[in-house]
Amino acid sequence: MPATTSACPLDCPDACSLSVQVEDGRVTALDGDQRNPLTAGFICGKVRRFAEHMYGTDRLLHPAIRDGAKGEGGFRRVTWDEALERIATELARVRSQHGGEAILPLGYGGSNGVLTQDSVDARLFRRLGASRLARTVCAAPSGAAALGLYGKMAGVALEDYEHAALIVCWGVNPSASGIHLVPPINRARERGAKLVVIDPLRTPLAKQADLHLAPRPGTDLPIALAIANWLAAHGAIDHAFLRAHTRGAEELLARAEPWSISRAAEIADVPQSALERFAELFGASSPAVIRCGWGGERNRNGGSATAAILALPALAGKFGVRGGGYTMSNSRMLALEPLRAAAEPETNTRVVNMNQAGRALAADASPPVHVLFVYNGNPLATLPNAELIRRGLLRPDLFTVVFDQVMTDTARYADVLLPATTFLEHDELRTSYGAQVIQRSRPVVSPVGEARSNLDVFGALCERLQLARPGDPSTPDELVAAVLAGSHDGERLAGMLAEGDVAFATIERPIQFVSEFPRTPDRKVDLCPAELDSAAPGGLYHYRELVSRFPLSLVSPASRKTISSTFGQLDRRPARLVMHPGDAAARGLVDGVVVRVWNELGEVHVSLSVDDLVRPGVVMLPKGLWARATKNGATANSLSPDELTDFGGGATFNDARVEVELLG
Ligand SMILES: Nc1nc2c(c(=O)[nH]1)N[C@H]1C(S)=C(S)[C@@H](COP(=O)(O)OP(=O)(O)OC[C@H]3O[C@@H](n4cnc5c(=O)[nH]c(N)nc54)[C@H](O)[C@@H]3O)O[C@H]1N2
Ligand SMILES: Nc1nc2c(c(=O)[nH]1)N[C@H]1C(S)=C(S)[C@@H](COP(=O)(O)OP(=O)(O)OC[C@H]3O[C@@H](n4cnc5c(=O)[nH]c(N)nc54)[C@H](O)[C@@H]3O)O[C@H]1N2
Ligand code: SF4
Ligand SMILES: [Mo]
Repeated sequence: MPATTSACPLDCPDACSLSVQVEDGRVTALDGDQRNPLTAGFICGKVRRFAEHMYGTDRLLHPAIRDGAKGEGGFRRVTWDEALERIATELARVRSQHGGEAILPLGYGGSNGVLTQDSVDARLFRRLGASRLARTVCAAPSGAAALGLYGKMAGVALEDYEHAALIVCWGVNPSASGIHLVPPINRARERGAKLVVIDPLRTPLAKQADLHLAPRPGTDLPIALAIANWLAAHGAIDHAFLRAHTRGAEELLARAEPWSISRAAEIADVPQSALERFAELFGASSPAVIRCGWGGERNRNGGSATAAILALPALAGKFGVRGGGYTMSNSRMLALEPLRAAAEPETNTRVVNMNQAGRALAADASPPVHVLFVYNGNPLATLPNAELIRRGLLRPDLFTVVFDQVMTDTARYADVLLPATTFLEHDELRTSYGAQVIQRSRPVVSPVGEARSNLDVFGALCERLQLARPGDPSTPDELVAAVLAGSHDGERLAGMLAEGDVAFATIERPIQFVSEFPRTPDRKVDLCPAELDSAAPGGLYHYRELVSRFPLSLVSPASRKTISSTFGQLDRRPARLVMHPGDAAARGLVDGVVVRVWNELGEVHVSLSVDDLVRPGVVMLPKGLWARATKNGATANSLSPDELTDFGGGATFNDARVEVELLG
């Protein structure tokens, strides 16, 4: 059987191009191909197993209506007609009795494609006058920082890391979260490049690094400011670059001034000599590149921390050479305008920050939510303060729709369940926040069971609610055309996509400050943007210490087994909380015992793994666990605060503070 081509649309920077084996109308195997050069013929283990996700026992095959108590997962099969009629009736009733804002769409990346999000779904919810969702669970503070300082200019291409003499992996774990960066890093190291990793965990790259700084979570801001201060004190500032290309450097350096290496080392709890060594290496190396990840943004200082990290290559003049500069998110590289496909302007209805979804779902919220429409997301498994969300989902007067591919933990609380297609069963257009590629894929097999695409379902609901209008783009090709027509360089991309199913970015492996400049209004770096300064409590670059009566920091990073919570159903092994031997000994705990991890928000019962993979004072449970992975069905998200980052309204997962004891 010939292989068919597709593109992985999952929430991963690598955006792999795929070859798919199909036999008798079923997908039998997936692998990487060469069309996206970054993929280089290999993919991660998760997506190689995608057929198990498609055909596994957790796959939703037909619409269903709740039959039993919320959360218990009892459902009765119904026809699409009955399910859609029930939903349309409820949407219409709630809108007329309580107003559109009583309807809340909830989800995040889903499979991260352009057609399955912000297209027909946005049309429906805008025309209903529903509450708007601030999609802030990820990249909100780092995105605001990158936008404020650099207008989100394109970053160093991941392939170009092989040209660097110094690579800094700062709050990022590519061995799990973007595996195609690892080979370029290894190639650079074979040529003598130095590697620095800044992470409270001894990640696979940290084990090989020339220098591993393992700070307390949430202390990157003092570290970055101390480096800035050190550069100033040691004549390592590139004043010519600052004059030509930046604004606000004096203000930034003034705010960094109180941060000596020793003070930052003390707050971050890293050796002063190690911090000095990092400053020396960074000052002296070229090309030097910082891969800034998302681990450092998920705490109360996350916005300022990311801004301070991204300021360093400007201060030290690291741009202008291939392999020098920084990479954050490349999401604006192609400047696609997905919402053009909605064909409906944005409303001015109330905005709900998804990181506080639990608060919005409370019975006494104002105005209360009466219809919750979950799609492209698994909020119980991925949002902060999950136990508050659970209480909302249990409200008898809340009507919940869950539209997903599999029976997620959230789906068990649905009143109506709708089965969704996967990217191998529907059309998609995907860009990437890492690789420089845009890809158009078409279905390679028919939908499994009665699954339908987001386009079909939201289109059908528009029709039933008489919200469809003549001329609305609705077929995949019409939607792609609408997106490209509204996008910078869309005509050229449309031409490329007409020829094949992959188009590459307009910017081929940019060199920052040679072929790519800040996309700020004056093309300069703004090192102290007024907007961020007024948004951050205490001002931009102001460090806030977290005071808690719970002594341990719980971090919950990406794991190799899932993409957020996607594929969590395929992992049947129980999860384990990782704790440093010193912390375990202090509590009389040994490897393998069952512990209670708790704070004021909830508790998790789980087995213990004693390992110095984590630094003292830090415990780790992976992100994206399903209820079945722990003994009481709670996860790290049951313990994550729903406070927000300093700016951008981001999630503060790694501000979770907990205590651990033997489960008696
Ligand atoms: N396999 C896999 N790949 C993924 C994902 C996945 O779930 N699984 N998720 C995708 C998504 S949605 C995203 S956003 C990216 C995220 O990818 P990454 O940027 O790698 O983000 P995280 O895994 O959240 O955290 C990265 C590292 O930051 C560390 N960290 C935690 N707190 C701090 C801190 O305060 N300071 C510092 N310096 N480090 C800290 C963690 O220990 C972790 O090793 O990955 C994407 N790729
Ligand atoms: N504790 C902790 N929690 C975290 C994080 C953390 O660091 N720590 N990181 C956060 C991050 S970085 C992110 S990005 C969020 C992600 O949060 P979510 O987006 O909620 O995460 P996913 O688990 O990817 O959920 C996507 C769901 O959409 C479904 N889906 C996929 N494609 C389609 C489609 O075409 N149609 C429909 N209807 N459904 C579809 C999938 O089956 C899956 O159940 O999680 C966050 N959660
Ligand atoms: S999840 Fe990432 S590494 Fe895996 S196939 Fe998709 S794009 Fe590639
Ligand atoms: Mo994310």
